[in-house]
Amino acid sequence: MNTKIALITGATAGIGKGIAYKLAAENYKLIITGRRADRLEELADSLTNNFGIEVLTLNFDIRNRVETETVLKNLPEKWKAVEVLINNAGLAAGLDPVQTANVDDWDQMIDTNVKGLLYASSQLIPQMVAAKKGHIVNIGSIAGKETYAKGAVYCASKHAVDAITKGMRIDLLEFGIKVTAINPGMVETEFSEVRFKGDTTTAKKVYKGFTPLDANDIAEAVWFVLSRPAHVNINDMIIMPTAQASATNTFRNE
Ligand code: NDP
Ligand code: 8X3
Repeated sequence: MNTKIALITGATAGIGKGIAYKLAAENYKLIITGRRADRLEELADSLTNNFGIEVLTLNFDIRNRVETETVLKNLPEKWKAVEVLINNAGLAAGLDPVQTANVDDWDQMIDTNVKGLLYASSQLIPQMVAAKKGHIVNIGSIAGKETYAKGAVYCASKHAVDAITKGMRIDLLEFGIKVTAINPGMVETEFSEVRFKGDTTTAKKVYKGFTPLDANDIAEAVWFVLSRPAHVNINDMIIMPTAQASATNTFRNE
């Protein structure tokens, strides 16, 4: 029976929530995080009721360094031995050319996708190093492999995730810690609603005329990488909808 502890950042929606359900089904003990406390509690209840697993909810804004460090430094004793860290919390804010983009959007993306990922990792890696085991899965993006118009800073933040993943893998090599990046193309979640700041009409158009990925497709991939034998690490995975060939080439029936 699996009794590993996994911590998933950004589990209140979309991909993180999908991963929580998949890992609960595989009997992990889960630490789930996010800013929306009500959603965390709802998810914890559902995971406990449906899978009988133990769940710890941690409600914090990953952009806030002090808050993130304090919460993760003070994990209850029985939750300290986190073996799997899923760095998933992230977002795109806006889709604008650099000449007119909102600098607050840039801050939000860099503070969440890059600095937040680092703040959480910095608290959880030392105990993995001491235990000489662990697996870090960073949710990157096709935007970390390509750069598209009006997405300079989101793409930069995901290119940073790509570089951080490679750097972590090198630094943690001698401790036997696995590091994987999962890089999805378009996944229908709350991502576009967030990017377009609640404009659901524009958000829906992103996924019109083709079948996008869903959160469970990514959760299945996460489970695949986690369930490889001890001597196998999946470094990097790019997962696209069949109808999407690159960040900007999507075949739509409309
Ligand atoms: P959602 O908007 O559905 O979920 C995003 C999650 O991140 C939420 O749980 C949200 O929680 C959390 N989050 C955002 N900002 C913060 C913050 N400041 N502090 C703590 N948690 C935060 O989007 P997705 O599920 O699609 O996105 C998950 C990851 O996948 C992101 O890193 C995204 O860049 C990446 N990705 C998404 C793709 C897509 O097409 N959807 C494709 C490729 C990568 P809360 O708001 O409660 O804090
Ligand atoms: C999210 C997918 O194509 O909007 O990372 O960059 S995309």
